[in-house]
Amino acid sequence: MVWIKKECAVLPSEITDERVFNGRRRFIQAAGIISSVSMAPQIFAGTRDTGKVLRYDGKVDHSQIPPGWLVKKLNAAKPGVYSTNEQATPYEYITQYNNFYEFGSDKGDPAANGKDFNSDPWSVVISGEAEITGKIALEDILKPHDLEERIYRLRCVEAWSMVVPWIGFPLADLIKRFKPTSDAKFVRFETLYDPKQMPGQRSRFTSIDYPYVEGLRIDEAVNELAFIAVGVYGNSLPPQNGAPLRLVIPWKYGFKSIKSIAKITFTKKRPRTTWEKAGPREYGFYANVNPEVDHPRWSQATERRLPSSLFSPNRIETIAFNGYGPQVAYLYADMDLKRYF
Ligand SMILES: Nc1nc2c(c(=O)[nH]1)N[C@H]1C(S)=C(S)[C@@H](COP(=O)(O)O)O[C@H]1N2
Ligand SMILES: [Mo]
Repeated sequence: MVWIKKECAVLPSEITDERVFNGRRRFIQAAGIISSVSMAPQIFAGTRDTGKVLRYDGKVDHSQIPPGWLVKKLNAAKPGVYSTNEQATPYEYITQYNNFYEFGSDKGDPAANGKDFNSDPWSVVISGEAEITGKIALEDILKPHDLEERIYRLRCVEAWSMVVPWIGFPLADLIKRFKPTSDAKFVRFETLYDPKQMPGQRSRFTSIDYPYVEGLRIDEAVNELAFIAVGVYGNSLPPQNGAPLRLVIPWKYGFKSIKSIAKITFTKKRPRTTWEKAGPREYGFYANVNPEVDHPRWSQATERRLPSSLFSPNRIETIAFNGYGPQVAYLYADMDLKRYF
């Protein structure tokens, strides 16, 4: 059993973790040997993950100050019922080793190029097959929701993983407010499109289409584990982690957990998602973590749990549904998961 339900008085992330404070050295070591695999479709393989030493400015804090109302909400966050008995990954790794192609495709790019990203004011457009639609300010999106901390494992399709203490609230609670109709079979999510702020969206060499699009079947979206995060390690989300709000779908590969959401649409048809379009043989719509279905270019049987380095690779076995089978396997009971990868 890799997940546990628990109730406790202090946020689990507040329990001092030495690795949070001295992870930097190991982080830099690890950065030098960064992975040999990357998500970019085959033809771009040579341009990704160049193994450069990642930027690290010595600061744990990010430059952005969240609006006062959000600080209040974050301070009131309670420990959630979902946690894990595994060690949380140090803050440095969570905030300096990122995939956020809008800010560049090297792992250090999102932290460096997202530094001045302005996510305040922010609004989310709700559209499609629902009774309540329209453009809603972030504060109104978050207002009715109490925040909780959930420590989830995050398994990237590139075969590395982390353990992240998110702060947020269940996606199901957000979805219910808009009263989706019986025609709403899927939920489509879109990241902000703002080439002025997001250099990756201006690049002529990009391998993916913008805005970034992700999607879930509606029953997946209202599963109790599907989560909207607005914070990490007790703070608001830094830009590189998807400020001001992002999805966290812990049983699926990381690319489903779309960042900086600007639009949510309820649809009849299955949305076409960004990575599916970029590499249909490599990235499927479902993208459930599955050690038995390899990526065409690498095995998915194991993963590098960060911090990881050449001399202590920290390679562990990958678990079906990233270990969340007890909560989610029923969603796929009569599906061939080799076909619907
Ligand atoms: N908009 C957007 N969302 C995104 C991505 C991206 O490139 N653009 N990368 C995805 C991938 S591949 C992963 S593994 C996770 C990484 O989240 P993290 O940087 O917070 O760990 O974000 C996902 N969400
Ligand atoms: Mo990923």
